[in-house]
Amino acid sequence: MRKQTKKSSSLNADSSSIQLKGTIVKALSGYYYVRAEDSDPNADMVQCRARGVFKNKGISPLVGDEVMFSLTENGEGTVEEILPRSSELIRPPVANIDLAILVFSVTEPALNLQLLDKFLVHIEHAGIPAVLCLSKQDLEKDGVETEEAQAAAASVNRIYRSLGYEVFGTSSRLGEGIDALQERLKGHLAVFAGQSGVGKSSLLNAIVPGLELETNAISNRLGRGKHTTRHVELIEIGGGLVADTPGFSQLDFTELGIEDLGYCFVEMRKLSPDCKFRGCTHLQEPGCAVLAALEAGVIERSRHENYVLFMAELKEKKRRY
Ligand SMILES: Nc1nc2c(ncn2[C@@H]2O[C@H](COP(=O)(O)OP(=O)(O)O)[C@@H](O)[C@H]2O)c(=O)[nH]1
Ligand SMILES: [Mg+2]
Ligand SMILES: [Zn+2]
Repeated sequence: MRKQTKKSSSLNADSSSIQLKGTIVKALSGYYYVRAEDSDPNADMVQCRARGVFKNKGISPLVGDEVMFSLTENGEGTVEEILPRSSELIRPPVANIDLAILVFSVTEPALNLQLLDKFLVHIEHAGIPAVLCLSKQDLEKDGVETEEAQAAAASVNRIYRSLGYEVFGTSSRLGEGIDALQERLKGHLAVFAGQSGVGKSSLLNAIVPGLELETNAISNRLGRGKHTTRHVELIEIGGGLVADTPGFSQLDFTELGIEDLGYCFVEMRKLSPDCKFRGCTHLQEPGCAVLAALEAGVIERSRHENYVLFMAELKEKKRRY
């Protein structure tokens, strides 16, 4: 679909006044790389500058944005308009994501349920559907920490499937579970999130033949990988787009209010209408449906513990600012 400016509908329209629709697939050093709608995936991206007007309004185009752009004489382009966003992540900075793949390795680095819940809170708060991917499953059979890895994978499957999250298991090394994940990504603009070193880039390399994203070994005893992914870029994966993201390991709750936290835990969100008090924080209130469910073993203890912990973190943060 082509939308034209008023000026371009006049007879002597020049090329700069015709606006094309496209998607920003990469942002680097002040340039936005736009793929025109319906263009061949192998077609060149148009290197664009954003109109000054965005900067004045404090708006910056994001990777994932659908935009109207015009061509300039030197073969470059100008982003003229940002179309309404369906979602917006601040870290990583990507717009219009409609699926988040939370990647956690069964080991190396060890699976951390607290971090998993933190990621889920962030993603739920952004209103983006999330699926879990347990990576490096080959290490479950054949690793130094086989037993821990198996136990971690089993508890993730048990806890999170019953909450309604899909859980995929993969091994990039053995090429296992890759097809199923690829199938799930079709038709989506997805983001892979997870600590450094869990195997996000390796997964994308396994999904997209010839991609060859840089991957790296666990670099120190803390089990953290080095940050090798530097900028956000959307990658075509037969019928979908994926953002490989830098780091995305330290999440914080700057935009999250204390009253939002319960909403970001799916089981608490469902139960809270049954709490006696509106605005119940599920900490100690009488008649709390969440605490009752916890007592009855319907809600997983680790989930409520992490909720309490995040709540304390939020309060501490609020106290300090
Ligand atoms: N055993 C095993 N190692 C993997 C697998 N996937 C990735 N790795 C290793 O884990 C390290 C980090 O992988 P990388 O893809 O860079 O992780 P990222 O930081 O999340 O992008 C690298 O040394 C990879 O070779 C896997 O499926 N099995
Ligand atoms: Mg990476
Ligand atoms: Zn409650």
